[in-house]
Amino acid sequence: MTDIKLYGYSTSPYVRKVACCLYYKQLSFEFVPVNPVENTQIRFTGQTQVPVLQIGEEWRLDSTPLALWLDELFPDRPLLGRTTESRKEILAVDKWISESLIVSGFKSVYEAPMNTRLRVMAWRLANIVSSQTPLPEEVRNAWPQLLQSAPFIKHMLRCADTTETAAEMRDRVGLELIQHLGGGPFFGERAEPSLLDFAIFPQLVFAYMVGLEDELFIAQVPEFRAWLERVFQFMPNNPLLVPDFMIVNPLELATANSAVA
Ligand SMILES: N[C@@H](CCC(=O)N[C@@H](CS)C(=O)NCC(=O)O)C(=O)O
Repeated sequence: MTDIKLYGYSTSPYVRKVACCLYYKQLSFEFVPVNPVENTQIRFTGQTQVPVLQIGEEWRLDSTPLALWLDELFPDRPLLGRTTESRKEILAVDKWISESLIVSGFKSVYEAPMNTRLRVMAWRLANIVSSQTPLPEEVRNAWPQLLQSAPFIKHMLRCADTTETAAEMRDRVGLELIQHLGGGPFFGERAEPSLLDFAIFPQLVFAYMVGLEDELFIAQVPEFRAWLERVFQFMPNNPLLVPDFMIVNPLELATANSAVA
């Protein structure tokens, strides 16, 4: 068995994406929570970005290249499809996920007024991080401000369309999400699961599962509910890397876990 370690924080969408790829491939791995302030656990990499994936003696960065690396080393259950054409198509939609779907979440937080809603959300996220790598109280208290001033988020948003508000971006991304699912059964209208499903799934269920939202609204749309059930078959009950006690709303979908070894 190769020794696989995933370094990161469970509040990072890119880290959750890589975890779901590992679950799909049925590769056991150790999740090493990283303290986002001190980054002690990834000091050996000489940089601060997560996810970091270590396989045996080698480590690499960046969620999409990590998925390509996983396919290279463990070709069963491919994440990038089975042909050059499908790989190209998957990478194009994956770029949309990274640059629009995920960025839209960061933009909503970045542009939000510093009100109760934002603070409650940010403190909950700080608690989740702190449950895995304890943070000093002052740091947890400052999480709402820290989220709005994190340099990597500012950098990410500089690359996004600045003429669009966060609300406009959310609406656009919602419509594009529906288009990318198309007729299914998996994202990009693919017959088999791919990187796309594992990049999207943990982001759509995160807020609900950790109790930031009371309803999983997306599951009210029959096509999305069916897709969630299809993808959940390949996931453990808690695919989010957060400790089980932080799960407020377990997913109640028909086929949980049935395909997990
Ligand atoms: N393109 C990268 C983006 C990763 C990324 O933005 N990670 C954030 C957490 S969500 C991070 O590590 N930020 C801290 C830093 O870059 O120093 C990927 O797909 O993995």
